[in-house]
Amino acid sequence: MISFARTTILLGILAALSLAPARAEDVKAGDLVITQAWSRATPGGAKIGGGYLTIENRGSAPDRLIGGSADIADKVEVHEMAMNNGVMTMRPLDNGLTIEPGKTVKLAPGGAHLMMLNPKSPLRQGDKVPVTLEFEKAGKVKVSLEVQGIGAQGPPGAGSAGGAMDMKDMKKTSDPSGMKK
Ligand SMILES: [Cu+2]
Repeated sequence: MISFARTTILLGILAALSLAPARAEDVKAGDLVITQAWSRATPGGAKIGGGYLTIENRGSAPDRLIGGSADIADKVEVHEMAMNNGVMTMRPLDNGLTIEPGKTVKLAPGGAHLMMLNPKSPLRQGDKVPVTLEFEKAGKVKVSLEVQGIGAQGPPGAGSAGGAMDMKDMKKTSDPSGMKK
């Protein structure tokens, strides 16, 4: 006969399992859910390394990604890409990156990204790089960037519709192979 206590423990374990995030790398911080944190391998001597991730705001108020830090780099900034006299350049987002309530913001190659300045050693494929993100409301949030190959366009397991086509997909929302996966 199964005791009441044992049944309760069993139910507790089942509940805990069902509440576990779908992927190990999902990070919850307050109303924010951060998934698919990744980076790209860098050639030796590289002065910068990118960081990419997806931030979902499940709350009812906006939050802002204002910066970050990492042991591996002197500094972590939030950047965006912008056209400047016909040339694609990047610049720091001085006021941070706003994540509106109910929205999901994707940092990806060709768009907003984390910029790790002066990496102390090259990022190698397979590495997991700990980075602390800083949000205006959610505070400091630790994530781990999974380093992909040097030319990777998306996070691990993202499939063909991963980060590669971000810029184009934004305008072609009718494309069935686009944003939804
Ligand atoms: Cu940058």
